[in-house]
Amino acid sequence: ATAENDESAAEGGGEADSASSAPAPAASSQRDTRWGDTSSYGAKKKQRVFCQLPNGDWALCTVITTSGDESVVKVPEGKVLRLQTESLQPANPEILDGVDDLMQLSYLSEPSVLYNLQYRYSQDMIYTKAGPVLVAVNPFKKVALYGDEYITAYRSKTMDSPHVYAIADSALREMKRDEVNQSIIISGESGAGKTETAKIAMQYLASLGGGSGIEYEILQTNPILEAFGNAKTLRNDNSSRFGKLIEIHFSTTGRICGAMIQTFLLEKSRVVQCAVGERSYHIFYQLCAGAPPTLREKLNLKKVDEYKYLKQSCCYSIAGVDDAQMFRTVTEAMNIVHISKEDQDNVFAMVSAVLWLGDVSFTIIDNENHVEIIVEEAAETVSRLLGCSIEDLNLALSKRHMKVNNENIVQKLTLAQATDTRDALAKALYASLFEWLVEQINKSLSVGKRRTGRSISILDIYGFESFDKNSFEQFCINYANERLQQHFNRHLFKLEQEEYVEDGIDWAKVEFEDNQDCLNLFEKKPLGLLSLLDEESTFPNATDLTFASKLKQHLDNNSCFRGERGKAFTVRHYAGEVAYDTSGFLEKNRDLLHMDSIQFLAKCKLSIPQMFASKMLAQSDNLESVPYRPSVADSQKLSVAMKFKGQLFQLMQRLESTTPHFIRCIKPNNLQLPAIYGQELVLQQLKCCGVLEVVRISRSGYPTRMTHQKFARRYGFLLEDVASQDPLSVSVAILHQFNILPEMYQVGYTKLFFRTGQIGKLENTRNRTLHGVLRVQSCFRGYQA
Ligand code: AD9
Ligand code: MG
Repeated sequence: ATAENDESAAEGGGEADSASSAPAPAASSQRDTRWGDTSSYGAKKKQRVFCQLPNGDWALCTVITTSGDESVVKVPEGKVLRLQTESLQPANPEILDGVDDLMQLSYLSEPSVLYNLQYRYSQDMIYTKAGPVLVAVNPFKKVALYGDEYITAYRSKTMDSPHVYAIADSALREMKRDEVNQSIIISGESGAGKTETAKIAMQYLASLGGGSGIEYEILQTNPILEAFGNAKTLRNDNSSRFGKLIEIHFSTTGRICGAMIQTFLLEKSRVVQCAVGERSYHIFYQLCAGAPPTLREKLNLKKVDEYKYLKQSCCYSIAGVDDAQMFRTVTEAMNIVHISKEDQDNVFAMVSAVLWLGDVSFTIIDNENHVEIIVEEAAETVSRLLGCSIEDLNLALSKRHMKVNNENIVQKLTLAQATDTRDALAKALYASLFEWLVEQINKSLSVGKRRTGRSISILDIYGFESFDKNSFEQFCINYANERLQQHFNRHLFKLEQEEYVEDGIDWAKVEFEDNQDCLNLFEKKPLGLLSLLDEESTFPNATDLTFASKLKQHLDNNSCFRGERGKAFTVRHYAGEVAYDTSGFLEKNRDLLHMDSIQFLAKCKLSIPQMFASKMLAQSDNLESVPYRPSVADSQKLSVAMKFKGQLFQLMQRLESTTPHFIRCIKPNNLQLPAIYGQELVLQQLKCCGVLEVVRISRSGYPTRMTHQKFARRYGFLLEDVASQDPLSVSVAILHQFNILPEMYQVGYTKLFFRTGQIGKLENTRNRTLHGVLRVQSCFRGYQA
C-alpha cells in the first residue's frame, strides 16, 4: 500500500498535488495574509525573523535577546543589530525554506516571499508557483533544466516541480479533458524572459511531434522572427519589438497539425532612428556579417559602421553574439519553413535596399530649399536592388502630386520633407517585408485541410517599458500591457470571486489592485488618450505641443494622468509611473505613406514591395473623401493607435474563449547578469502584477470546479452504491465515498468547488480504474491510509 501511495502522489492528476499545498493552518493564515503586515510581533529568543537592513533589503536574522520594545538580532554575516521589536517580521520555519509553491508559506509577507524566491533562485530553481500562476525569475545564464530528459520526466509526471514544461503539460491535459482551447499568457517587464519562456513552452509542445516535421518548422519560426523583429535595447539585448501570438493546432488525435502566428505593431521607427547604445533589427547586422561573398557582392554590402541608419546609435555588436553565425541559423530556418532560395534573395535585397536608402542624400536645387537626390552609389544601389529607375526614385523622394481645387499640381519637396519621405519609405519597405515573412510562415504552417481538434495559444508581447525618454512606441506597448493586466485580473480575481458569489458558496472577498481607471484613461471616448490623439492627428495645424496642451486641458483631473511642463505628460500605469514626451506622437500615429511613394513601390520590379503597394492601392478608393489626409490610400485612414486598439480587442476576445495559464517573468537585475537578485526590483514587479494577492486568493479559494452534471458523469461509475440519479446527490455521494474532507470543497448551486489537489486524487482513481491497473477498492484504500 505504501508504494501505491507514493505513486499516486507523484501522478498528481494535472495539478499541484501534495499534502503541503493544502491551505495553511487556520491560525497562521489568519495571522498574516495581507501585504506588509506589521502587526506587532513578540520576538522570542533564537527565533527566525526578517529585519530590514539600512540599505532597505530584508535579511533573515535570529533574535538574540528581546527587552521591552527592543530586540537584538544577528544578521546573516554575523553582525549584531539593535532594532525595534515591532519592526521585525516573523519568518517561516526552516522546513518551509524554498517551498515550490508560495501557497505553502505560513507567513505570506513581502520579506518571506522575497526570501523564498531568492532561496530558490540561488540554487537555480528559477520557477516557483504562486497558486495557479508560474513565477519565473530570469537566471541570465544557462540553467540545466531543459531538454529531452526533462520533457520526458514532466510528460510522465515523474517530475512535478514548477516549470514551464509543467504549465504546457497542464494546458495539453486540460485541452483534452475539457475540450476547450487553451492559452499560455506570458507577461513581465522588458528583459524579464518572456520570449525565452515562450520558446521553452513551444519546445515542450513540439516534442509531442506531429509527423511531417511540422513541429520542427514551428520551432524554426523563432530565429526568423527574432532576426527581423528583435533588437538590442538598453533593457534587453534581444528585445522583441513586436507582439506575437502563436496558435498551435492539434489534430483530433492530439498531435500537432499546424500553427498560425499573429503579430502586433512592429516598431518601425527603429529602422531609421535608434537611441545611442541600442541597435536596429538584428538582421541588418547578421546580413552584413554573415553574407557569403557572392551575396555580399550582389547586394553591394558594406560594413555596418558605414551605414547612416546603423551608425547613429554607435552600437554594432552584442556581447556573446556572433552575428555571422546567426545569419546562417536564420537562412537555415528559412529553408525549413519553405521560403525558397529566390524569395530569400529578394528578402535580403530588401534588407540591403533599406540600409542603402538611408544613405541616399539630396542636393538643394533652388533658393527655396527644394531638393533632388544625388545620383551616386547609394541611389544607384537602391534602384538596382528594388528594380526601379533612378528617375522614379528621384521623383518619389523629391516631388509630391496633389489635387488642389480639382487641379493636379506637383509640389517640390524641401530637404526636410524629402528626408522624411525617404525615411517613411524605408520604414514601409521594412514593415512590408516583416508582414510578408509572417504570411509566408503562416502558409508553411497552415493547418489547411487537415482535420483539427483544439489549439493552445502562446502570447509573448513586448514587456512594460519605462526609459528616461518615452515616446509613442512605449505609449502603445504600455497600453497593451495594461490590457493584458486587465485580463489577468479578470481571470484570477474578478471572475473567480464572482463565480463563488453567484454559486452561493461561503466566501470573504479579497481586494485587488484594479487597473480599470488607467484603461479608461486610454480608451474613453471622446476624452481619453487615444481619442484625443486621433482627433489631434486629423488637424493639419496640430503639433505635438497642441496635443500635449489638449491632454492637460481635458484630463488633468484624472487620477491616472498628470500634465507636465511643455510637451510631456505622465501616466500612472499598474507597473509604475511613466513620463511620455509627445514629440513625434502625431506623426507616428498618422504614419503616412504618400501616394507617390505607394505608386513608386508598385512600379518596382522586386516582388515584395510591389505586392505590398498593389494591396494598398486596391484598398484605396475616392481619395478626396479624406480631407485631412491629402493623397494617401484609404487603407491608411485608420491611425496606428486605432488599428492597434482594434487588434488588442480582437486578441482579448480570442483569449477570452480559452482557458488561460499565466506565467509571470521577473527580472532580478537591470544588468542582465546572473546571480544578482535585487530585492527592491523583484518586489516592485511582484507587487505590480499582484502575485501575492493571487496566492492569497488561491490559498483561501477553490481553484478547481466542475458542474454537478459533469462531476457525476465523470466519477459516478466509481460509486459502490448508486442510490439516486440526481447529479447533485451523486456528486455528494462520490465526495463521501472518497473521504474528501469537508474543508477541501464547497457545494455550490450548480458546481462543486475544490481546493488545490483534490480533483487530482479522483482523476488518479478514475484513470487507474479505466486502465484496469488496480482494482478500485485497493486504490482508495490507499488514499485513506
Ligand atoms: V522584451 O519585453 O521582448 O524586451 P523578454 O522577452 O521578456 O523581453 P527575453 O526572453 O528576451 O526577455 O529574455 C532576456 C534575456 O534573458 C535572454 O536573452 C536570455 O539571455 C535571458 N534569459 C531569459 N530567460 C532565460 C532562461 N530561462 N534561461 C536562460 C534566460 N536565460
Ligand atoms: Mg521578448
